[in-house]
Amino acid sequence: MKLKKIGIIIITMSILMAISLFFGCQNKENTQSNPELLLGFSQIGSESAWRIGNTNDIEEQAANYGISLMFENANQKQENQIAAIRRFIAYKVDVIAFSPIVEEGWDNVLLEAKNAGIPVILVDRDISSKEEGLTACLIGADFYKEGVMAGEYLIRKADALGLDDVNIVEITGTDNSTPMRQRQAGFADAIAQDERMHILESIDGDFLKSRGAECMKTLLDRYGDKIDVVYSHNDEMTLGALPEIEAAGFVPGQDMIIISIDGGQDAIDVLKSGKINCVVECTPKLGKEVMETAIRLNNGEEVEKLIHPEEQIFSDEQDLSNIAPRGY
Ligand code: GZL
Repeated sequence: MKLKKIGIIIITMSILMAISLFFGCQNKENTQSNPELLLGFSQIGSESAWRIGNTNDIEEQAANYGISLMFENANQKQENQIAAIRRFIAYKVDVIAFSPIVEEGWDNVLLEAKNAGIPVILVDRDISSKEEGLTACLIGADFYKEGVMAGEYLIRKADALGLDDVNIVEITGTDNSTPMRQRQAGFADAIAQDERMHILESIDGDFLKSRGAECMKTLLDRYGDKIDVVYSHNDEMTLGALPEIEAAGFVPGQDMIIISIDGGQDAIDVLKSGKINCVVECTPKLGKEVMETAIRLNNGEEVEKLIHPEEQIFSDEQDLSNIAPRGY
């Protein structure tokens, strides 16, 4: 009898050990450790909820993948990004990643990184250069498609309201940045064939809430009740513009169609209140792809040249009650 009991205990212990080993291996895949990989990351700044969400995700994913992160915030200045990249090169990091605040002006510092044998990942935004091979890949949204989605929404909205003349003002993001150039081009191309659509003016709001308010006040002073639509390149500028619209005696979302991009929690809450009509998503959660790509590059593997995340549109055409918390 005693031997039988001991036998049952041994079998039970073996089964429990096998289970814990299996799940232990499972978890290992999700928290792989790469302490020997040093990643230098230059971030544009902290200009918006989107940017802060992007920074948080980069830091969380670096920790999740066990990657050592040298993180520098450039406070909206290209010269600070260039200086940070030079520090990463001097420090001999394994991989450099950065979100270029504007598209031009990177050739010299990226040639230095190339000559130092350090691969560079573009995150979120792109560069414009005649030089080949300065960067390994771009991980970021399809901004042109975001602009098209915004324009196609406006056409549907104009049809639904039976509008036959649509005057639009545009508050753009940082001049010469990839999202500004492509969101403007995508939107313009989407409405180009629709003769009802007229863009009255585009003003650079630099993706900032304060500038969004200033731009909206200027546009209201110039065009007043002629404005039918405000197309804003990010939520921050939209949230800055709304109080100016109300102060001028108009009801945003009703007297004026409000279209925004990013999809942060604050804008989604205002969308649900009816003061914004459409928010095109631009996810800041790029960290997982950045870390996996950095590991591949560090291992000398080929990587995809362009990685676009899946993105959606939120608008007053939908049931907005079940939008999950946005996390930024
Ligand atoms: C878009 C990103 C933009 C956001 C803004 O990917 O570059 O920069 O739309 C942020 O909120 O400032």
